Amino acid sequence: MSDKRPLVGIIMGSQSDWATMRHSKETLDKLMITNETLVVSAHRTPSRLTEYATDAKKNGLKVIIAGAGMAAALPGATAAITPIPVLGVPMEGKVMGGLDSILSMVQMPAGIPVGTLAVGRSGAINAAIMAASILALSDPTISRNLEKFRANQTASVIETPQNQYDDKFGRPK
Ligand code: RP5
Repeated sequence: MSDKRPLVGIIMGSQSDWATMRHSKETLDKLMITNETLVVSAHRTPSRLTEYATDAKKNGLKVIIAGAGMAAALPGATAAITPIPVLGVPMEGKVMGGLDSILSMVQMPAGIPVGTLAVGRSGAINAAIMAASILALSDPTISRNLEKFRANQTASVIETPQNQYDDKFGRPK
């Protein structure tokens, strides 16, 4: 890790968001970017959110990734308090497949931006990569790690499609 203090805060509105938001953490870990995780809800724990967002800059955070579903207010409410960049990840909800969350999250009023990513796992991974891109502007180690990560990703894309098998018995998916 390039620094001991967390550079990225990964917050989510509920424990139920962790199955998606763990992809942000796993991606940041691969990029060797220090991070911390917290369940904090704009609606259920507003005081926890106020404290976290108020202290975020002072605590050394450079980017916050906020995952939320349904009304999905967490990224916007966080961005309303802190000046550091907030990246929003809409959850794939049970009711509208995440359409509700992404529309709510993306529709920020002028003056309080949230960088909203794709719904679900892709958004969680891309939020981490985008956080890395932001940090890479001023951190040569992260810049090198990010370049390596992207080169490895490119190299891992095969040209000829292969059959995918579920298990050791070769049963197809
Ligand atoms: C949002 O409500 C959370 O971000 C979560 O995606 C959604 C549902 O929360 P739970 O009822 O599963 O705790 O605030």
